[in-house]
Amino acid sequence: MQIIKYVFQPHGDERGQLIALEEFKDIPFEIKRVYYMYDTAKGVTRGHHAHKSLEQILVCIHGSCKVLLDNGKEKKVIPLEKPYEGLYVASHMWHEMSDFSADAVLMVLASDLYDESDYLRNYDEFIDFAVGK
Ligand code: T46
Repeated sequence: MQIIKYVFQPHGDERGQLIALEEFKDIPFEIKRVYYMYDTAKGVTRGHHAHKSLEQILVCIHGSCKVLLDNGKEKKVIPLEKPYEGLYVASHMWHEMSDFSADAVLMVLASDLYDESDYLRNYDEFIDFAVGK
């Protein structure tokens, strides 16, 4: 399985760091939505789904977490712990986020608006949709 992790260019100076993310430049799709999660309770795993068409980039802008990617044939766990790294999550990719540090803020840049009908929340349905077709 190919893992695509972007390393964003920080614009640092004596004041600190700044990261700018532009669609089609730093991010390979039009950014239609940004959301983020924080105050994640200890031991919680989120996600447990794939998307039919949504593409996303996950950036742990504070703290750390882990992301399991599963394409139906292979699984990989990727740590996210740098605010300048973005993990690409393609459509048809089952994903689970875990091991959130207490201070973790996980920001997600998404290629489309929220649409519950784009979710594959059942693993067997995901396999049929993404692998079986
Ligand atoms: C994903 C992973 C990485 C909205 O109303 N609008 C939104 O844009 C989102 C993302 C969620 N919601 C509502 C729907 C639920 O009532 O927020 C609640 C929590 O969403 P969910 O249980 O889907 O959260 P996660 O962490 O399991 O998954 C989220 C995204 O939903 C999903 O697309 O890929 O983060």
